[in-house]
Amino acid sequence: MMTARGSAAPGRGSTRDLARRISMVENESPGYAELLASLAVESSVPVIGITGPPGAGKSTLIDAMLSVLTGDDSPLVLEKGVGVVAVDPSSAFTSGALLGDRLRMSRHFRHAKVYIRSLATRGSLGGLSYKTLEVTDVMKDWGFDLILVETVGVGQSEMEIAALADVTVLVLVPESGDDVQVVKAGLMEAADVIVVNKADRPGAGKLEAYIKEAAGLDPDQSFERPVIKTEATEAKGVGDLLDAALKSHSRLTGKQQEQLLFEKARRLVRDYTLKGLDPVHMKESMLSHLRDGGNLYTFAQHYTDQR
Ligand SMILES: Nc1nc2c(ncn2[C@@H]2O[C@H](COP(=O)(O)OP(=O)(O)O)[C@@H](O)[C@H]2O)c(=O)[nH]1
Ligand SMILES: [Mg+2]
Repeated sequence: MMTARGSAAPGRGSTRDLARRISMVENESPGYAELLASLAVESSVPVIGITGPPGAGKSTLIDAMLSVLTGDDSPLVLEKGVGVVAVDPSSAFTSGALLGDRLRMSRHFRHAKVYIRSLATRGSLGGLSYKTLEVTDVMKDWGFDLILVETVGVGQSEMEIAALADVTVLVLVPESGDDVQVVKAGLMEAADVIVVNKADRPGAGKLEAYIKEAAGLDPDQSFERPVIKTEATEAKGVGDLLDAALKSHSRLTGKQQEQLLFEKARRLVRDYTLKGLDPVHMKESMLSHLRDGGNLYTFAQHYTDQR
């Protein structure tokens, strides 16, 4: 088979072809189901999810990671390139934020081995776009050496990115006073690598110490969930972050990979099930079921059985 490989085409096919495939999936335009059905079951392309609150420096970190990855001391030999999926919640309202993310990564936007794609969240509750999983899989199938996915963490979405990415990097920053609030229960478990960014700010050391304690890390376990201090604007600590993330990926066991696949399957089944729901019909059914003396639980059971 011939592979069309232009000068600015890191994977198989041109980046224009990739962009077309992604748009097709994003818009569910004709042929998208066939395209999804044709994707390779699993590839070895590492997907690193970067999550954390707005303003934590995720985009800046990715920009710095791209500098390291495309530089002379890159921990990866880039044959096919690096793909970036940036999910920006505010771009649902205005394309300004979307453009902002691109601008922040503009140094690499035209690099032959870097492909950046922004996705709108389309009002979904978390920070994760409905199509992030599909788009990431289209990119994996197309062929990259590494894929980075940026999502804004707002509670539930850290968990969602953890299910989507092979390795989840949680980015936190020292903020005045509320370090402790930021580190909610359950959040640590969702992360494979924890970053304390804006290490130039006062309180970074304190936050680092707090996280290590909260994560229950002792010196013997610290390799399990590394805590890394970075200063994204100066690209400080970014090489360490990449090393930690890649190491975390290389340590994934077959069982863990199976679990990741299962999390994705569960997500897709949930999405597909909800997709077929006609809210008007469902509401009518519910009201009539309640009138007939049922409650919400018998309704839910009945409605699910019916479908
Ligand atoms: N002082 C300081 N500012 C940073 C650092 N990293 C990012 N920033 C700034 O924090 C702001 C938000 O960064 P951005 O990457 O857009 O955050 P995101 O919303 O998490 O993607 C920008 O003004 C960055 O320049 C850092 O290490 N130190
Ligand atoms: Mg950002």
